[in-house]
Amino acid sequence: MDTAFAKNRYHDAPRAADFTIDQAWDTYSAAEHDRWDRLFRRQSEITKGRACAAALEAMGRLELSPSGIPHMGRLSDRLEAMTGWRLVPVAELVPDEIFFNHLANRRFPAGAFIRPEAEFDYLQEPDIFHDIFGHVPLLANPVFADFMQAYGKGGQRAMRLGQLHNLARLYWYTVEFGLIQEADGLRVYGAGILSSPDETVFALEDASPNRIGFDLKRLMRTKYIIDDFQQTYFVIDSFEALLEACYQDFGNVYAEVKDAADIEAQDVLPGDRVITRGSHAYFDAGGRKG
Ligand code: HBI
Ligand code: FE
Repeated sequence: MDTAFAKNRYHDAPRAADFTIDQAWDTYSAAEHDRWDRLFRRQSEITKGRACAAALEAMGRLELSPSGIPHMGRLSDRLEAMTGWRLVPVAELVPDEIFFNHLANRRFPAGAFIRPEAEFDYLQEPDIFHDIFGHVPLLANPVFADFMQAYGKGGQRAMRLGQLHNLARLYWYTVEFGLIQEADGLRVYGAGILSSPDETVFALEDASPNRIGFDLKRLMRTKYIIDDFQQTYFVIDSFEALLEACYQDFGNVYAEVKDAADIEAQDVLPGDRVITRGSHAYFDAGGRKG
């Protein structure tokens, strides 16, 4: 798979047929461990009262902490005892079919590299901080853990059916950028938000984006942008409700969305359950480039 990403230090590491590599934990430098600690402390502060209860609660159980880059094998032993999931180290984005095969077998491919200092605040590719701080806490939740495995199995099928673009939107707007309605208010569960200080605040508190109730077919028609904050966040009521909505034959869902027009990322439609209608001020001002 061709990516425009910079080469990281695992680029030439020998990889297995399933694209896994040796994390080579001993080879992280003191500066890299320190970078993890600083990222971790900052993000722990910002996600207080903003991350969903399941994520906050799992952090402690998983013993995630600002004491150096985690050893994936040892972290996996703790995670596996909770939900049967393990992390496997990879060098970069792996091809879709490899990615889905791992998920379908309760293995989460986690980037072994940590972002360079120059990209401390933002990078597009998934590094170890995004993959562990963002994804692992939710994988410790039994319902979400089942959802992720189902996604992996669904991905394999979507590829055969030529509907991967629709399914990838589901992953994007839930696993990466999902919000959840909790008793005390909206909270974050998407890993792309949880691992980003600016987007954690933006997604919950900014007037710019739309926040719309989760609707599977509507979401599968919605385009997204990968290099800036989202223009629309979809809100689930619970992980049970998310899993429930996805326990159906996606063949039928694809048949329905196949001929329907794509929806622009910023659009609000008449049938939407609107929680916040966005002002779009951030995007009108040019977004990240503005
Ligand atoms: N590989 N390592 C890694 N991490 C991802 O999140 C990832 C991937 N390969 C493909 C992929 N994600 C997505 O394109 C699929 O969800 C569609
Ligand atoms: Fe991710």
